[in-house]
Amino acid sequence: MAYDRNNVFARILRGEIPAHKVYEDPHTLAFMDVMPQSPGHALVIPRFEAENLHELAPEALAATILTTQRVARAVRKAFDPPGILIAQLNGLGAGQSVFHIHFHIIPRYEGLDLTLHARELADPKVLAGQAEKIRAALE
Ligand code: DGP
Repeated sequence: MAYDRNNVFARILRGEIPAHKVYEDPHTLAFMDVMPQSPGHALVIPRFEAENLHELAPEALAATILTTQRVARAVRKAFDPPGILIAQLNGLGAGQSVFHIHFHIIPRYEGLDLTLHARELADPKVLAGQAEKIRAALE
């Protein structure tokens, strides 16, 4: 499948739709997932047109995973979860729903099951507050 330049993450990269951004640099962008599976769920994407892992250039992958580590550390500092799940889905068969490669940073909390994947929109005010906490925790 050819890369669709109108997927939502491409549009966020072009500034056509808003996002609760937590971090950005010349190669990557991190922002809150609007349908979080747990409080603090963030996403990291490269500024590179690639649908999935198979299509991502090694340098872009390196930058993306480094940003994932950086933001995951900030999420850990901000929310102090006992664990953090990093997920990356490739293809419809894996449940991928946005076809611009991304890494999920999903805090896991004691006694709190994950909500269903990409189902329910969170309150934008709550997401804004969480993004603020993550930005403040970035080193
Ligand atoms: P995946 O299924 O792995 O492709 O995950 C896509 C995620 O993107 C899913 O958790 C929901 C989230 N998402 C979908 N649309 C938007 C959007 O417009 N903005 C943001 N911030 N997240 C979105």
